Amino acid sequence: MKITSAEFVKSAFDRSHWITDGRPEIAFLGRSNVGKSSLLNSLLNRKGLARTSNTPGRTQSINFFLVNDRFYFADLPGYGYAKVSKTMRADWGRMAEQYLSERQELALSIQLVDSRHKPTELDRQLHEWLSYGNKPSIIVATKADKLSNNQLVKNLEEISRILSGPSVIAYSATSGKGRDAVWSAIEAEINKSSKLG
Ligand SMILES: Nc1nc2c(ncn2[C@@H]2O[C@H](COP(=O)(O)OP(=O)(O)OP(=O)(O)O)[C@@H](O)[C@H]2O)c(=O)[nH]1
Ligand SMILES: [Mg+2]
Repeated sequence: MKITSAEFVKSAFDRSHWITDGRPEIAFLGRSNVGKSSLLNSLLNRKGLARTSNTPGRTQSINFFLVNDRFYFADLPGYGYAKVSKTMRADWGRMAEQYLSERQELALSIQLVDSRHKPTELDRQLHEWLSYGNKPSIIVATKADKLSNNQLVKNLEEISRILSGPSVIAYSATSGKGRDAVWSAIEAEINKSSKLG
């Protein structure tokens, strides 16, 4: 997809701040530090558009970015960061569950897992929510540049076995590996939702 414009629109701390103009939305979900913001920046070819950090667990809002004036990217807060309080963890669950079950505009959920590690318990729980929701989702395995090819192939098999999901797309925000595959998945869903409404 040719990116003609990409801009940060707003941070939503609760439902009343969600965008209501009806454009389709692509959500990025995954644990803290897995590379959600980096994936988003890499897809849009905009280095600092979504803030990346070495201090995980800080973003507690859903950040909306308008792309080509046609659809939104929604960068969701990360989960599973050990040092956040129990209350914050419970808040994440409520927020994500509400978002996934109620967000009509959601055209595609992109679940990120770290290509170097086995999916965690929370990764599995999120994957279950996504499967129950009956809405399109894909799995992207991040930081693929940190593994040898052999190890990457092995890990991708393991990830898709554990999440018993669709195929897993390996991604590297540093090299752009996987970019075309992720864009095709996004475009397919955006086109469908444009036809529907
Ligand atoms: N080598 C490499 N590093 C990556 C890649 N993706 C992300 N990183 C690094 O991983 C760290 C976390 O990336 P973020 O994109 O901020 O992760 P996030 O999921 O948005 O984190 P939170 O917003 O805290 O939930 C940063 O230091 C990134 O530079 C990748 O594909 N390759
Ligand atoms: Mg982030």
